[in-house]
Amino acid sequence: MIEKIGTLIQANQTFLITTHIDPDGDALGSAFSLYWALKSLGKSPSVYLKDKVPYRYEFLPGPENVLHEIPSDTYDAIVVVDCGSLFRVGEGHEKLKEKGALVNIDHHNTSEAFGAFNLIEEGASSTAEILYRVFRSLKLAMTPEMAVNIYTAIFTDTGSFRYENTTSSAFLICEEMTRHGVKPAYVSQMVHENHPKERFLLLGLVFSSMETYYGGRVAVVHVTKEMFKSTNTTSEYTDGFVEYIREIRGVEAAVLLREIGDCKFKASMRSKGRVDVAAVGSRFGGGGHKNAAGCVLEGTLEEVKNKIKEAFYKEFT
Ligand SMILES: [Mn+2]
Repeated sequence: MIEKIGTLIQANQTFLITTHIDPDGDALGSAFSLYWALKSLGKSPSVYLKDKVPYRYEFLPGPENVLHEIPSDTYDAIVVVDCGSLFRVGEGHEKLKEKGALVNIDHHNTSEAFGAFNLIEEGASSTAEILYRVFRSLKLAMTPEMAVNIYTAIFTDTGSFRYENTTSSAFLICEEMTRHGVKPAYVSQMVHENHPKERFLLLGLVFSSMETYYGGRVAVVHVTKEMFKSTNTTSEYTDGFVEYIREIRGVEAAVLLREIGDCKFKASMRSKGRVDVAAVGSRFGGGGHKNAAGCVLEGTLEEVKNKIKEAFYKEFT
């Protein structure tokens, strides 16, 4: 399939690249590295993102104008990266199907083959790792712009080389990227040490909401609209919170519930080791990876917490 995608890239001229809402480092690094790769081939790529680029990823080199409205034009190909389901592109995603041949490049184990072409590698550390192999098959010269996007995508999707997807090939690619100008300390500072102080005011409130179940093996925190308002923050400030919760000794599953509407919560889940949060997420129509998944739950905060608690019953008894 890698060769097929390579051929498709060579044979076409106009591309619209997109990824999931609430974009993370892999989503953006993948989209932007593909943008630069296509540019270097003399193609005409555009990037569409439903949401704005979160502050911690503003340092990533991308197109001068990222589109935030689905353009009216049609394209030779629509490339969706790091997106397990097409709906995760956000509102209006149905329109994309009519705009060009849909190409899906992804590594989620719950990935749906929604494209006309599907390059899905569940074993890949990140979508950027798959793209790196596409670029290799095209014999592309690695530019500094491509390198920093690929490095950051792998760095963030492996939780700074801490998670189980931290494979030897993840390291090998990142090592190669340092030889193309990437400074690991700089990327780490941009991603981890560049937060507005409001984030920590919010973090205090969120941590104070912690409840644990099953003898401390599941920890749940929540963030409400009121908390965002009182600290003058938005959902992008919660990026990484759920990972902190997993750092607690004995915690095997960490859950962050974010109020997204009336009696509606987005659950972000992380686990250590054998606990499969993608299985829990898929019970509620969500998905992801074994150790990182999400879903949307309806009900009051108490009802949603009970649903989560029950959903983990099988994992902890
Ligand atoms: Mn990813």
